[in-house]
Amino acid sequence: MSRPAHPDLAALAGMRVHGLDLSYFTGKLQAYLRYCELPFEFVDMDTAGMRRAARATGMAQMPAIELADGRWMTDTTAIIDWIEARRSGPEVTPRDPALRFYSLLLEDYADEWLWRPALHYRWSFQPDTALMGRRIAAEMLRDVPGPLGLRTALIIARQKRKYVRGDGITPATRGAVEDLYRRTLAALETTLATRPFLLGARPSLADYGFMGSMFRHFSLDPTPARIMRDTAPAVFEWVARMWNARASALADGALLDAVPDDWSPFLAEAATGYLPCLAANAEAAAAGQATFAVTLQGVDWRLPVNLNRVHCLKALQTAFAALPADVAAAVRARLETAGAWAPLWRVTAPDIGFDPEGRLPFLTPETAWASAFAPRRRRPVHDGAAR
Ligand SMILES: N[C@@H](CCC(=O)N[C@@H](CS)C(=O)NCC(=O)O)C(=O)O
Repeated sequence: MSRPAHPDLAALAGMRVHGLDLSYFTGKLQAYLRYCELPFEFVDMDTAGMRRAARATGMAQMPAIELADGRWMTDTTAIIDWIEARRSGPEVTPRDPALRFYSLLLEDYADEWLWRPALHYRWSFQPDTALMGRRIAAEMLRDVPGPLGLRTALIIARQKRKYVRGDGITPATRGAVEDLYRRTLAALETTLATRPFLLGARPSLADYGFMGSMFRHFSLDPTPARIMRDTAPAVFEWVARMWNARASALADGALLDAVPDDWSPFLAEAATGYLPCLAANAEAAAAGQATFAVTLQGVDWRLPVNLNRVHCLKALQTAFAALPADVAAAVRARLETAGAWAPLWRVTAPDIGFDPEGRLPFLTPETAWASAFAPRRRRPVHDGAAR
């Protein structure tokens, strides 16, 4: 039985979603809102739109939701969490506390850890770079003066600098980035051979985590899309199924009642890649470093410190700490078996002063960062254009 929707949800009537039709996190949010059958007006961001959203939320990132009452929402994980706590079923966030924790872990893992391969395929391969550079120049940079060719060249240079070279991708590491994409496709293909969505007969949080990279990047950018069509047709089909999923049509679709064995490859990737990276990133952030060195799965990386990912580690640690004792013991045992327990707790996430009052998703420039923190930390977590 689903509970009645919460009156707070009325604030979403007439909402405007600011983003781009090619953006990773915008696609994730659009798919979720479509599933919930919550109507919205889509507004294509230009650079002025990005500045406006940043002035409203304190975060220069997309998507951002503008409400009719003047408030803004930011961060897809926090937005989904807020809506899930208030809408009536069929819920995306599992009610079972252990499954909820694993779903948050998978959402966060997929959001963050597939980001590098998604950006690599878009900005390292000539056909993808030419196509998407031209699109961003014509769409997001439409309010920037100057010839389209120049805007295209500028955005391509910026994205390569920031998301290829600046995110540790070198001739020595690119093989690992591409292998991660292929392994992820293979693991998803296995899961989707037995059920339509990752946790059963309707979408759950983990599906939305994977939707960011799989939809707007991997299934649509020429180079990864070809790999997906050739090696993982069930994933290609799942992307469209996710886009077409509607809660009202899937009300009888059950979720599994335990973490399926076929999630083990994702837990293993988190154990050996994502979580050790979060720990090293948190340690470097606490030390005030701009970059850090880390060896993951036998590959040496030099990566930029990412404050958003300190918040990700904190959110995972907080979610685990909130589990009832018996559930926590069982979750811990499974994480230990997967090798994910030690890296999850190797470093206690340091306080970086982000969202000190716990206001997400309703951040403002005044509330996004604690005033006591150094000015260098009071900048937005992200600082630029579309991905
Ligand atoms: N955790 C945020 C991440 C949002 C994000 O990183 N969005 C990208 C676009 S997909 C962005 O705005 N990047 C800014 C840049 O490239 O500088 C969320 O879930 O909304």
